Amino acid sequence: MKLVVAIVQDQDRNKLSDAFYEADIRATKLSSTGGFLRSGNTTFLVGVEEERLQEVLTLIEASCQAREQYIASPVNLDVSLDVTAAYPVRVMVGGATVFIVQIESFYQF
Ligand code: 2BA
Repeated sequence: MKLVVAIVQDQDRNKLSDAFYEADIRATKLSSTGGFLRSGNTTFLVGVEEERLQEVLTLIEASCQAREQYIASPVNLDVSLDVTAAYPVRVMVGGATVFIVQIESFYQF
């Protein structure tokens, strides 16, 4: 059995949730925050038998898309006059960041 940890953008959260539900794949959604953009994203935990792993990955790939985001990066224009301004820096986010972990034991009490 594997644990799939998938970090997705909030915009894709419902689409992926619905896809898991329709495929009868059990998942847990956690609200998370990206360390770089410091904005909200969603982390899915999916415990899955090995034979359904590829199906899970296919659903994630089909449900999540990459998007451009801009962050304001402060820049000092003139050190002596202490003038600062913010200019936008473009980053590509996602589709999904996925980790796959071997599960040693699985219990439901
Ligand atoms: P954030 O940390 O908010 O990162 C958002 C996007 O900013 C990243 O998209 C990447 O394009 C860019 N970025 C992140 N760190 C950077 C850096 N040091 N320098 C330049 N650009 C940087 P993604 O790579 O698609 O990541 C989306 C989200 O997935 C991340 O949000 C974070 O929450 C998670 N993530 C990505 N890689 C991870 C990792 N190795 N471990 C844990 N979480 C990760």
